[in-house]
Amino acid sequence: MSTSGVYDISLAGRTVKIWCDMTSEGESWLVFQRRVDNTTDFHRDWKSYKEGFGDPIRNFWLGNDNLHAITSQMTCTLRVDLADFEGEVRHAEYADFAVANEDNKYRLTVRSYSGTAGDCDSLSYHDGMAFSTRDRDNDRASRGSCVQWNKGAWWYNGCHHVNLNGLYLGGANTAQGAGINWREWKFDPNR
Ligand SMILES: [Ca+2]
Repeated sequence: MSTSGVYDISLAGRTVKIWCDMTSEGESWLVFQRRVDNTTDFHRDWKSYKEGFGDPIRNFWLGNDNLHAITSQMTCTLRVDLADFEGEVRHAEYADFAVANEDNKYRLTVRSYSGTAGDCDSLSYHDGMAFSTRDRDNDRASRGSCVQWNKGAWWYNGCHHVNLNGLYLGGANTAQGAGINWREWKFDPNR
């Protein structure tokens, strides 16, 4: 692989299509999530997130089984590229990234932050959390469901500092955490 594009990759005996980003420094990034507009519903069930959905060049989730297969085979760095509707961009990297298997509820490991997405990282609040979907509440909010409040599917704690599978709302809003959030960069002061 030398140029960026959609590649067929074999994972756990199945072929999946995935966008691979090749940098000028010779790094390759597999893009497992992407949001470009509001035409794809991300408030989905366990099976949908397990298997993945969408189009690798549009709105996309690779699938939690695939994420586990990749991150259990090699040491992976997570990179998050964020953009707002005023043309500002930020990024965050986590040098230590892994997703557990389904028996372990796809538990997340994210450690060793660097980047420009705020003075502090936001995702480490989700380190060690299990994945929750609209039909599986694995969060740490004992009195309710983070998924129901925040309209996504994520490694919710009690509930979130990051909600990248939340509603695609198109900019400033009053959705109270149900949108695509990154707390240390974009935070609703009314919350
Ligand atoms: Ca709960």
